[in-house]
Amino acid sequence: MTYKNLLPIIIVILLASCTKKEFKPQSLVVCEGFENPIGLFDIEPSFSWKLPVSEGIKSQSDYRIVVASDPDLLPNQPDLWDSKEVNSDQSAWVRYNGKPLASRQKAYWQVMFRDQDGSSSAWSEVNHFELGLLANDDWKAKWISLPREEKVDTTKDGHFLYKPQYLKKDFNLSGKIEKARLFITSKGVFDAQINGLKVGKDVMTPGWTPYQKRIETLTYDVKEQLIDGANVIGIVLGEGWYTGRINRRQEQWVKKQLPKVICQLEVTYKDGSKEIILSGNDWRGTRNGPLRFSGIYDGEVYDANMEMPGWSSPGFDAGNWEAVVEEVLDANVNLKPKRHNTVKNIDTLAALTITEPEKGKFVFDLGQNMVGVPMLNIPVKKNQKVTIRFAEMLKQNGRMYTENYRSAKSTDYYLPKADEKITWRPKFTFHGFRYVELSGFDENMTPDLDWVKGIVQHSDFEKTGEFISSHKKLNQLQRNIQWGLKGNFFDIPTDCPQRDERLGWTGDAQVFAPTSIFINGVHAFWASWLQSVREEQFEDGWIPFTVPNVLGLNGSSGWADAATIIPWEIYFRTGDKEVLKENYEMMKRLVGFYSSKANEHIADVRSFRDWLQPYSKSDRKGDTPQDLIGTAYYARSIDMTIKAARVLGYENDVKEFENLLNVVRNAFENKFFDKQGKLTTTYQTQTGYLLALGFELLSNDMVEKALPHLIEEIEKAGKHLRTGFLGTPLLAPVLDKYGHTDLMYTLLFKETYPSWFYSINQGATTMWERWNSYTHSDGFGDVRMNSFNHYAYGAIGQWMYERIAGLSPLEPGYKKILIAPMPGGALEHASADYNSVYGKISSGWKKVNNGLELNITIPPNTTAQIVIPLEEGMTVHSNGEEIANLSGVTFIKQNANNMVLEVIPGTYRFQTLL
Ligand code: RAM
Repeated sequence: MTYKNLLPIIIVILLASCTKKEFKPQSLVVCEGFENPIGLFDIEPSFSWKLPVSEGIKSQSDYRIVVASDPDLLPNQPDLWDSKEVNSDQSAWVRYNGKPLASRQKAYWQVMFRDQDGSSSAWSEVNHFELGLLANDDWKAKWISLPREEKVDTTKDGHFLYKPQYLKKDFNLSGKIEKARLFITSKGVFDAQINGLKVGKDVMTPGWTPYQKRIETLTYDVKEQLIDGANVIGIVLGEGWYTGRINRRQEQWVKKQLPKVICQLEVTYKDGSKEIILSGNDWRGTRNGPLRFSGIYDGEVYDANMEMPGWSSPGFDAGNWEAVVEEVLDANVNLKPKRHNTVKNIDTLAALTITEPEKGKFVFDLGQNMVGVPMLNIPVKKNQKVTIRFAEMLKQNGRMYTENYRSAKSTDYYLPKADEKITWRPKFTFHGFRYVELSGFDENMTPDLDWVKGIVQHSDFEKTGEFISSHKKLNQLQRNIQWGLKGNFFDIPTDCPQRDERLGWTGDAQVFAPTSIFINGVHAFWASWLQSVREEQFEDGWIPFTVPNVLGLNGSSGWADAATIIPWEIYFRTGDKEVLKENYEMMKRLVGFYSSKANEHIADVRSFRDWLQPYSKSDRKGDTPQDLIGTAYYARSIDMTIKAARVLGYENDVKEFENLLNVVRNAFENKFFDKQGKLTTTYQTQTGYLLALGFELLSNDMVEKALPHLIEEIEKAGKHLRTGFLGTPLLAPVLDKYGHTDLMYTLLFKETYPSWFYSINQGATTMWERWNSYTHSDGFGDVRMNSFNHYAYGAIGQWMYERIAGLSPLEPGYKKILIAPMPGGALEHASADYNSVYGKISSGWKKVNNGLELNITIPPNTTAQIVIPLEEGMTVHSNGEEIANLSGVTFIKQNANNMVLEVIPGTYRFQTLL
């Protein structure tokens, strides 16, 4: 071929690569999804990016990452790391492997890729990350607090009530400021101000970790708040989780502690010189500020007469403030940069109605059970105390139902200094509520809807998934699941956000984790909490039932297993191996605990069992016996550990645990099942069968025999569930797996007790602790355990996304996607979207004519298997085209009730026709 003949081909190739060159990697993040973070915790961060969505870009064949100390060095002189061209389709979780990084270091990075044809993209934008203070040695500052009060007020049961402290320091800066970072944390909760303005937008910092081992630190860029001249830093310090009565360690530990704060302000001037302002004994403080009391359970008391205008700005006379005492860092308490995003004011809800069920007490309805604080904008009278009460529900007479808060007073008070209109919200507490009751305001004024708003607070993360269908109640269920998440992801995963509990219950977390990872970007949230789980693991490998552990020395099977299940679920849904690496030892140690307790492989360990099983003949723990649940979870944890070991390449462990799992499975089957596949336990329970089938604990022929007994139990219950916290999440996967999808649809669409829609019929706007926490016919449920914001039963979300809409990961991180919708029930259509690490995935179906229409989006650098449901005699088309003619679609097989295809990235529409 002559040069002339080649020319058109060369031009085409050049054009193709030119077009590609316009594309660049997008959505650059480090670690578990942080975009340009400061105060990062990880000295070997991982890098992730997305390929742009474009017709021509299907996958990545190579990538190159460059990292430099200065953006001007990029991309050609990366002085920290050059990955060089790596022949790989990995576009997420690529570990930094360059020069060692250090505390405070800022690094800039860029990435480029080649696509499937070898055409290279342009370089991405330059992103950056900056490390926080990584070790205790980095801290020159000291912990400070006011000296202990001579007489500390206590609650009735003897808990100390620590008055909020106001602490401050005046200092001078001289010169033009190039960079300023405030490193700060507290034992307690803090609110920092510089020159009268709040630092950052966070609330309830630093959050809750096992404080006796690790306290998280925050890093703020405060350059804009500082001036060349006189400056002031002021800190308000409350008891928070640290010394508040939520920390039941009081007797042994908290009483010796005082709320304290530590901070280090590092300023770099334009000429390169540095200045450092430290917390230490040259600070002054007072307990005579307007915040009189702040407690997580009990609420806040604010006295405006005690306001100290300008206290955190230059020129304020703090002459009568006391000197603070300082304390050096404790060597065994690690100060570590926060691993996930802080709690913030995320949303605002307006009041919808106002009622006056009692003279002078006005109830504002926000229309949604939520978590956070109220924002008040109300007229007040001097020294006439305003009382602000909260409730999730109203009684028949329209008054506030607060009995379910148990001992939590959850009440705020505001004492006005003048007749005026105030704007106020509490600082160091949060409430779980839908209704706000106001009394004590200026009674000459008529309450207005604008007086009260609800500020929704939770850990800050992106929304990643959505589910929508043709069914109103199913959509309400999805909203309730979302609100259950918002209400209970308050720095740690909590069981409930309103009563005197709000603890990191591990069982609730375990069942809800997969659903949560779909709805929001909670990867970092979970990874962070798992570090606390590791830190709280007992010597013998057992895991406490709340983390942080403030309840003492015990665990529970089904709860402890959060330690093995959540790491696996995160890995499977994100593809990030780091979470397995970090937690593998903990997983093994938990298995070791079970083994040490097991008697002939039956693990009869303490358990809350099938917590709150409806119609239980025994107690709140349900009718499925402890040894069955313990052994089932023993096996489950072994299984999770095997899976992790396989990914991490620990072949010896794989073998050892596979043998163990076989033995435990056999022991389980022999002990709890007779030859006819029937449970040998005192009571036949749905959960007994569900655990056996869901955790794959039975031999094949036993599965066939056991299944009819499960179906019989469900039939006997009038096709209702009879399952509690552990059994309920297994209903859908088990019934679906064994071909009883219709029955699952029946359970899900039930309107009578106990069922998901039953609570909705009683007015639920969140997930409830009990299906009948409230009923129109009988009123409120058992007040000892009656939360209206308990996410556990929201675990059904996973099935809604994965099977009703049909979107699930087939390989870790959705590198390979499974689109396998299962239309059923009364649904006309359903769809789900999920923003994976590779980009947006969609799966939606609707009934048209006699068939279905499927709309599917598959992001670049992934592939998908599509299972299209068919009835006899149906054919599949795409906008009139035969499947065989479609590009990017490979026919795999056709069965009586479905057709299986494999597709490359793109957008597809399929129709099934009779
Ligand atoms: C309750 C919690 C939680 C549950 C435990 C066993 O107090 O609310 O949901 O896991 O008990």
